[in-house]
Amino acid sequence: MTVGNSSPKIGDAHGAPLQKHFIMATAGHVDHGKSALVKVLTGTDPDRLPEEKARQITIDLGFAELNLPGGIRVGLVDVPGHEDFVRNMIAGVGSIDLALFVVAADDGWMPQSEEHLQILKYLGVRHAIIALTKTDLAVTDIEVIRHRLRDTVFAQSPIIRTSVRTGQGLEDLKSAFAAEFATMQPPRDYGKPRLFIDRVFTLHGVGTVVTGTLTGGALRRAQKIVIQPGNRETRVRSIQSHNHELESAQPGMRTAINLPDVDVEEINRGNVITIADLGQPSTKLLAQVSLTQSLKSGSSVYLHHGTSRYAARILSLEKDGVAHVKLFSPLFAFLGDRFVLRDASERRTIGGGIVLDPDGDKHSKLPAATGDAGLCLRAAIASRGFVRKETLLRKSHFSADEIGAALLRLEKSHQVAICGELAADPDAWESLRTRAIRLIDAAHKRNPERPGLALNELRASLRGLSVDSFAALMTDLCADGFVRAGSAIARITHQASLPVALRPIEKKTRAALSEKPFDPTPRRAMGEDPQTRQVLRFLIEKGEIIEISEDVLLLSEHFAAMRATVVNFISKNGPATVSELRQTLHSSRRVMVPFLERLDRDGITRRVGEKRLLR
Ligand SMILES: Nc1nc2c(ncn2[C@@H]2O[C@H](COP(=O)(O)OP(=O)(O)OP(=O)(O)O)[C@@H](O)[C@H]2O)c(=O)[nH]1
Ligand SMILES: [Mg+2]
Repeated sequence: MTVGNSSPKIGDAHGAPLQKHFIMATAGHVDHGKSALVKVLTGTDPDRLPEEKARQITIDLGFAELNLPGGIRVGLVDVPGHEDFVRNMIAGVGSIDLALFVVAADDGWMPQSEEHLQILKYLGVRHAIIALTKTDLAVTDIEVIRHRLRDTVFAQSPIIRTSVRTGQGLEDLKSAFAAEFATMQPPRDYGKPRLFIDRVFTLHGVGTVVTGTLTGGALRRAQKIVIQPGNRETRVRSIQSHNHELESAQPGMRTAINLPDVDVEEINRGNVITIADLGQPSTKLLAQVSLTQSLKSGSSVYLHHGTSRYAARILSLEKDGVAHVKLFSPLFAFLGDRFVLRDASERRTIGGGIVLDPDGDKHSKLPAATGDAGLCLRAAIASRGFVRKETLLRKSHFSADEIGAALLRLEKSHQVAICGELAADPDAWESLRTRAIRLIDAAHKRNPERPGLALNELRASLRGLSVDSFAALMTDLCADGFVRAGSAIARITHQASLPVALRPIEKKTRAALSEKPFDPTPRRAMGEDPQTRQVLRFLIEKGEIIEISEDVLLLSEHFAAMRATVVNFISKNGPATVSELRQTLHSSRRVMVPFLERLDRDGITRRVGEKRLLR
């Protein structure tokens, strides 16, 4: 297996030396000498396809390795310059640290010089070395190129004259790379690995291999991974970088992973290898976009992210560049990720942007500065009101520690309320609490005979509240003045009592049940009117009436007396039939059968054949 261009093979096990790893990609107009430079610098011809050889043009990405002094290991990605293959070019420069930007001296600045420059800008590439190639063919004033780079982050980048024919500038180029990388931090490891796949192939006897540039975190041999989108779980069998077998790969490494359990048909360029607990892909995002041409809300575009391209629609675009984007297939993006926008006919690059909220929908309001964990947290919480702590900024470039520390700071300064597993916007939380308390108080007033407000009623009234948020609200209320009463919630001070108007009905009910205490009036004979039902429910909830079956109600003192009689009878006379116990109690089968079943359930008696024994 290989990430370079030599014939695929599994190399011998080599220990990976501790090195600084970076990724560099070429950029620039077609035929300007990008691949020729890669070949002369690394000894690897990046054009690996027969069609590329035949047409003498790069069509797809090529890969090579460049080792520089100071332990700097560079994975080199060679991109096509032809306008038909801009899609492949963008896939090649999605996770790079440095661009080798090529302009041919004989041809000068050309359309894809400009377009590639724009793409690098939109993807947030901050470092470049410019090679003015083919200097054996023509002389071009460096200032002409410098002028083109003014007002870009590459305005001060070194411009080096090169020729692969005469060898001019090649050593200078390497020195410039080394000098540039020496000033740079290696790609960050924030514990969230993503490998944007750029190649998929099978090796005989090895199975499926994918390659890509690893970002965000390490991946190790035997690790459980997930392929997104699609949540396909599998395990890494082996890892290589530039033909060296590794225990683990670090961010900034060209990485080849053997996934023997996955069929090549199941996986494509553009898929992402990641880990399970980093959340789900989404089809909507909120982004800060900048554009080189005007774009209306509702426009169809292509959004290029990682090594993939997505058909998308701009749902809305504010004056400040905040856009809601709908994707026609799920995208696994992080807050802070960059992307490129191209027009629907794929002829022009029209802009690019940065993801503010990878699950953004219409309700997101507050765009965040994407570099500050505290601001991002506040934005995420403000836009949703309540968020499970563990999901906060999960899809972002912040590590779990950075998020935890920022959350703690916000909690201490009362900018975020922590309620159990939830982080909440303090104002949103307070207003939710207030609404809930009002509803509970109104219920106490409306139905003083009830133990409180039924939880399902409360939840329905607080429309749209998640299970987590509701649970956190209950915990919060019960810590401060409220209490759970069965499936209801009440003020601690609430004492269920019948309204005065219902007292006569209560009296009538008690009388009806006392007339023949062990064979009382059936429930349906006591009236079906709402007041009677209200009274019965109150007495049942208070425990003053025992509901033996749907139709048999006993006053609690009668229930206790019957139970004592049954226990007494059986202890004296041994196991007894329903009929014997019925006669003793002057009751009826209608009452005795469910009554004894209730004693069985309560663990007082046990039925054996036709008789009841004590337990
Ligand atoms: N004379 C001269 N020819 C060069 C030089 N560098 C490249 N070439 C030639 O220019 C042609 C294009 O070079 P490539 O390296 O394929 O150009 P490219 O930028 O990779 O082209 P695409 O990948 O298709 O965009 C080839 O015929 C090279 O031999 C140079 O320094 N001097
Ligand atoms: Mg090429």
